[in-house]
Amino acid sequence: MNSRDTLAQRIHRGEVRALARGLSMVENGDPGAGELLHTLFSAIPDHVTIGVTGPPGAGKSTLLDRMITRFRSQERRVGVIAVDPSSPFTGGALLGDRLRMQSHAVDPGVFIRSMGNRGHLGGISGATRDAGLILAAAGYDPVLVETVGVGQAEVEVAEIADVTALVLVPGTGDEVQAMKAGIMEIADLIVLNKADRPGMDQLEAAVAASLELAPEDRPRPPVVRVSAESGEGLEALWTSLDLLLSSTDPELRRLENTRRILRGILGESGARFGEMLLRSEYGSENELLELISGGSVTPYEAGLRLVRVAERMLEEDENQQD
Ligand SMILES: Nc1nc2c(ncn2[C@@H]2O[C@H](COP(=O)(O)OP(=O)(O)OP(=O)(O)O)[C@@H](O)[C@H]2O)c(=O)[nH]1
Ligand SMILES: [Mg+2]
Repeated sequence: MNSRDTLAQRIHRGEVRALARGLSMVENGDPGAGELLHTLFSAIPDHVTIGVTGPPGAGKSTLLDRMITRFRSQERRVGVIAVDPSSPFTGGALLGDRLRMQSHAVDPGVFIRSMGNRGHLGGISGATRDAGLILAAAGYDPVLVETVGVGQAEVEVAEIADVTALVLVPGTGDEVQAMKAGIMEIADLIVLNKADRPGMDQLEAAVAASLELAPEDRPRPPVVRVSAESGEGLEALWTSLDLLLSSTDPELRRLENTRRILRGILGESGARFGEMLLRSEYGSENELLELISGGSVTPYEAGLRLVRVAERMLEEDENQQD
C-alpha cells in the first residue's frame, strides 16, 4: 500500500515520471492500477475532458495542436491522450502525432501520451477513462482525447468525454459513414475542417441533412467551418467550445463522470466475475466450448447456470449475515 501511496502522491504533485508509470500500469492492466486509481480518486480536481474524433487524416492532431496553444494561453496545463486501438506498441506516441504536436513537446505544461488497449479489461475506452483520470489527478485540465476513425470504438471513447467534437473534411464521404456508426448522434460539436479546400458547401449540406434525421431529444450540435492549418474559423470554434463547456454544470458533470466510471467498472467486474464463475463451473472457456460443440450444453443453459450459482452464493452470504 505504501509504495502505491507514494506513487499516488507523486502523481498528485505532477511528477512526470510517476505519471508515465501510472499510465503504463493502466494500459498494461497491471493489478496495482485499480488500487492506484482508488487512492487518487477522491482527490481528483474538477476538470473537463474533450474528445476529438473523426476519420483518418481529417486534421484532428492539427486541431489539437491549436487547441493546446489556446488552452496554454489561459495558463492551463493540458493533457493529451492519442488513442490508437490498432497499435500494439506501448508508451511511444505515434510519430505523426508527435510531429504535429511537436511545438508543445518541450512545454512542461503539456503532457502527450499515445495509448493502446493491450491489457486493460475494459478495452480501449476503459484504458482511456483511467488514463484521463490519472492526468486529471496530476493537475491537467483539460484532458484532450484524440481517436482515429469513425466507428463503434470511437463512439465508446466519445462517451468518456464531457464534450465530443467530430472532425469531418470535404470530399471524402466520411459523413455518411459517421452517420451509419451513430457518431453524429454523440457529437456535441461538428467541425468541418480544411475549409481552404473545395467541397465545403456540399459537406455542410450533407451534415445538415443527417442531423435532420437525428433524434430530437438532444440539442443540435453546432457546426463550425475551420481550417486548422491556416487558423481560419478557429475563434468561432473556441466560442462554441466554451459555450458547450460552460453550459455543463460542474456538479452535474462530476456526477455524470462518476456514473460513467461506475458503469465501466461494473461492466469490467461483471466480466471478471463471469469468468471466475465459468472457470469454477466448467474449468475454462475452451472446455465449455467443447461441451457446447458436442451438443451436451447450450450457451444459454450455461449462462443460466452461472446466474444460479451467483444467486446461491448471495443467498448463502445473506444467511450468514442473519
Ligand atoms: N489543407 C488543409 N490541410 C490540413 C488542414 N488541417 C490539417 N491538414 C493536413 O491534413 C493532414 C492530416 O492532418 P492530421 O492533423 O495529422 O490529421 P489526423 O486526423 O490527426 O490524422 P490521423 O491521426 O492519422 O487520423 C496533414 O498533412 C495536415 O497538415 C487544413 O485545415 N487544411
Ligand atoms: Mg492524428
